[in-house]
Amino acid sequence: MLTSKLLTLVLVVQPGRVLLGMKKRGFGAGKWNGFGGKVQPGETIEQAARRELLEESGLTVDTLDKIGNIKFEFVGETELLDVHVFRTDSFNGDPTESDEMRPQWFDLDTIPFDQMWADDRLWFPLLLQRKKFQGYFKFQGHDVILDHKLEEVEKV
Ligand code: 6U4
Repeated sequence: MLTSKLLTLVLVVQPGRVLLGMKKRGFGAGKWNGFGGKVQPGETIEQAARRELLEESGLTVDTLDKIGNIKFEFVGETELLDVHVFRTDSFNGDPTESDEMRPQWFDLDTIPFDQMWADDRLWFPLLLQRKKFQGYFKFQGHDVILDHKLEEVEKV
């Protein structure tokens, strides 16, 4: 039986650029990624998204838009990752390095997909066009996608 673990992922987008963080430790270390982590007991998914964004980047936001939901299966693991993806276009504060992440702005034409999770290059175009999406990716290890589904949806 597959169980699933709730996670958040926040992408901060500004005209022409996106904020990513270099993950310094833990799951996905060495990759540029959005900001996020596990939903804790007693928190809503959105509260977790805001908490993780603040902990990892130093930023707070007024609004977070639900933009995607992606389920990840890793061959050999019994737990699916159920990742809730948010986009925000305005924030308060200055991006600040934390123990876990080193934030950096990237122009939209130089997003470092080669140093990101392999699924990102497939769904980032939808996120950047504000299209809502739902996806499933089956990974072998952390680099190879064996199978995937990705579709635009009306509502996440
Ligand atoms: P802690 O609790 O800090 O030890 P850690 O193992 O570092 O946890 P965590 O909580 O930072 O992991 O969560 C992993 C983050 O990576 C979440 O924001 C979701 C995101 N993530 C996981 N798989 C991903 C994938 N294939 N593509 C992607 N983001 C992914 O873009």
